[in-house]
Amino acid sequence: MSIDIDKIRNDFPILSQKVRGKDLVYFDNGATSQKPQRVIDAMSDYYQSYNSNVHRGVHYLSQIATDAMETARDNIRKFINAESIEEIIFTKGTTEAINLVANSFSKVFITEGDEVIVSEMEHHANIVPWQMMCKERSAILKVAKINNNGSLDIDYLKSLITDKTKLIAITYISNVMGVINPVAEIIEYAHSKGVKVLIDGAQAVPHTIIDVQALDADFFCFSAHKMYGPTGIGILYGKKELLEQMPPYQFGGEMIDQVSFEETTFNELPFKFEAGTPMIAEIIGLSVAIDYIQETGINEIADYEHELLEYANSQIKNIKGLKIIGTSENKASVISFVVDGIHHYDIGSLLDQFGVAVRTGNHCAQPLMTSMGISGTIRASFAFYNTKEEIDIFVEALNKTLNMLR
Ligand code: C6P
Repeated sequence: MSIDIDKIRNDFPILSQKVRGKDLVYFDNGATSQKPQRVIDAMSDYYQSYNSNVHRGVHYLSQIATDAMETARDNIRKFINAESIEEIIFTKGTTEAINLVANSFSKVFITEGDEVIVSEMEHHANIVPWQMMCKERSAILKVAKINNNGSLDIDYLKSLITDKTKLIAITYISNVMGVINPVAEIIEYAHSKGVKVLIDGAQAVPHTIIDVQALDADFFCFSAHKMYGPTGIGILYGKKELLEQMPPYQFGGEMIDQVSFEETTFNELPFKFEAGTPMIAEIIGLSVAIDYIQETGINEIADYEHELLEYANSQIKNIKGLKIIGTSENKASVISFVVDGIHHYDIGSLLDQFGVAVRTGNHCAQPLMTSMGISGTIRASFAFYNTKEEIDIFVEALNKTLNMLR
């Protein structure tokens, strides 16, 4: 099976529009991906045909909505090969999933003097919740370094582990550089030392097969909107034995069992962590996005995106003064770069005039920028609906942009 690019582009109506009078070239997929018509239709079908609250009503529509949501939960479980639906918790996104673990896991497992390890390449969402938690519990936040080519210094990471280390929280794929971390090796080593591991999978799910059981991840977090699904919905996967020991994070709604003014008891997993009315349309949309990815084939997607990455690399690497940030071998389809003497924002703004959407700035990874000695980058992140022709348009626009700014 290979990618049928014409069919795929037809499935994403937004891609055929003009922006500033030019054909849109959307290379900001790391920030959020576009949605196939099928996902949009599934969400409007919910609102048009069976909008109702879930787990609450005895009535017909409520039962259909509940069935659709719980069927989606099982589809998500299968997608990441979790053992049971009790391990699939709906959150707003990766950020909320990490905050949930930082808040709840720490109440049971972290005491004064304990250590949590993150890496220099983390998104703020996988730094700040741990930093706040460590301050609150007088625990210590340790930072694993990266090598000059952006890869993780794995020996250094291992050397940070002591008998006080309780958790490593690490990204699978860097949102800035596309660098892929050897998470299976990290998890295996951490477990041999009795340390739990949380994987920030936000950038990994659109590009890689995820098997949480094969990885043996303790926690795995991701967002639907980066994998062709809607915004406002993400998943926390957690091993049942850990989630069972962790207290609820927020209170009210379906997470409740019994309430009196003296005492409250809580519902079972996964509902224990799902306070309030869930994002029903978004959950249904995520499930359809998963079907779409699986029908296209995640290996086919990864191979095609790799071709795009190699092609883009070959086209931009000789541009005068341009430096790619993150040059390690093992990379997803993301290119970040800086250009001598020209601010990233100016380049991004001019590219936009050519209809090319890239992201500029620190990409919510300020500590990584500090360690690289830069203030920001221009980032082009490719999806399987992008083409080599679009890369040509981007490179031509980039050359014109640089000529204007020099
Ligand atoms: N990165 C980017 O342009 P949310 O916002 O909760 O869906 O995802 C947060 C997040 C966490 N970890 C990683 C590795 C991420 O890349 C992101 C989101 C976007 O790079 C927006 S800042």
